[in-house]
Amino acid sequence: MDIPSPRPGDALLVVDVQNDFLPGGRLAVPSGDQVIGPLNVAIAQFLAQGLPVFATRDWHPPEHCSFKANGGLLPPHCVAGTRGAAFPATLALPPDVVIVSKGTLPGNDAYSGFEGTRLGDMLREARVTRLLVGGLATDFCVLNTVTDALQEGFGVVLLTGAMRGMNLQAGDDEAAIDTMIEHGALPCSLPPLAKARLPRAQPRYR
Ligand code: VGL
Ligand code: ZN
Repeated sequence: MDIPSPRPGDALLVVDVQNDFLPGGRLAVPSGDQVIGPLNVAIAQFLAQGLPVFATRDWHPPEHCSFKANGGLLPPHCVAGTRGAAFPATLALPPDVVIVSKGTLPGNDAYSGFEGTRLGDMLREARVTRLLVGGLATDFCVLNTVTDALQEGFGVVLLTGAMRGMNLQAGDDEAAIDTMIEHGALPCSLPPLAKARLPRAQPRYR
C-alpha cells in the first residue's frame, strides 16, 4: 500500500470536522479531535502544492427533522451559525477553502456531502478527479460521502488516520472502511501524507 502524494487533479475533502462532533459537542464522535492534527498536515501539503481543499459541514436549521424535538432521533447539533456548527479554531483550513453546507433544509437530512449540494459540480469545475478524504464520522458522513464520490466517478483515497467513527456498535468504523474499499476506495493506513515532510526524492521531468 502506497502513500499517495497529492498531484494535480487531487482535492482534499474534510468531512464535518465541527465542534458539535468533537468531544464536548452535542453529538460527539469518540476521539474525534484526533483527526485535526493529521488533517492539518494534509491541508498544509495541499496548500503548498496549490491544490484545492473542500470542507463539508452539517448546517441545520433549528427545526431540523433529525432533532428529537422535531420527531427525529438525534440531539440538536450543528445548528447553522452556532458555535457547535463552527469548525474548531485548531483546524487550519486555508483562506480559500471551499465550504459545502448540507442538511440546510428543515425536511431533508444529508449524510453525504453530495446530497442536495453543488459539491460534485464544483469538483468537476475545478477539474478534480481524485479526493483524499478524512473527517467525521467514518461510519456516517464519511461513509456516505465516499460512496457517493465513487458513484460520481471520483477516485477516493481514505486517510484512515484522519477519520474517527461514532461506533454506536463496536467496529462500525472498520466495517465502514471495508465497505468504502469494496466500493473502490483505496486506504492509506500509514500516517497520512508523511512524505510531506520529506524533500522530493527525484526531479520530475515532463
Ligand atoms: C453526522 C449524524 C448526524 C455526521 C451528521 O457528520 O457523521 N452524523 N449528522
Ligand atoms: Zn446532522
